[in-house]
Amino acid sequence: MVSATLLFAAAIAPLASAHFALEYPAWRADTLESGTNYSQWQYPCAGVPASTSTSGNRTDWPLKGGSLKVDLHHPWEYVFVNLGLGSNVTNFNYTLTGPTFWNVTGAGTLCVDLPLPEGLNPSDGQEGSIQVVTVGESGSALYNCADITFRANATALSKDECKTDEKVSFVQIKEQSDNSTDGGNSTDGGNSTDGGDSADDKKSGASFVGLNTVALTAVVGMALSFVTGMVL
Ligand SMILES: [Cu+2]
Repeated sequence: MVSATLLFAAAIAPLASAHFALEYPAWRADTLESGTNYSQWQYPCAGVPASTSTSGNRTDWPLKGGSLKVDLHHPWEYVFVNLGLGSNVTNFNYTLTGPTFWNVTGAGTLCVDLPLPEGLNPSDGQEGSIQVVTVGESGSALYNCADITFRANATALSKDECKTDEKVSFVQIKEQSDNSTDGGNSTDGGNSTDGGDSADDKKSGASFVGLNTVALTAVVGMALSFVTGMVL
């Protein structure tokens, strides 16, 4: 079947290298590889089906949350990381960049340990999927997903394995509480229990809180990955 989707995918294939890679947990499939029908433009998981017991990748992830490592190819983007529970997730209804999302600057590797939202306590062996969404200057979104199994004996990546390039940084866009008077250096780091879905929260808008910059040692050769012109 030669569908419009397929033709569209072929048409954008040359631009695929400008998107992003999900390095950990292992993505469902390499959606940057040419010659596939995958497209990172496609909601919710770039057209890649969930892993099964006989096919695909499924990574053991700690019960309280684990590491996320992405390789970003654009000068900046907004990043959302969502989680859904189950073996074939259709509803990514937990946010791990909560309560909102990140504004990321710089191309390169971003590696962060993500705690689960308060109150979410998956059991040993519970399956789920992580969805990473990036939104760029055109306003359209790119998607990649990774399938995980929550395991009591799983660990986060080591500091050596989980390094953010020094030219990559992000700020969390945080909903402002109505009675907040300080300038954005509050210490309730995104694990507040107000779900952000009240009308009051909505009208108060978003603000920048805290600059998260991760300093690094060796960044040898990273300039090579900072490819100009890859802005789609
Ligand atoms: Cu791109």
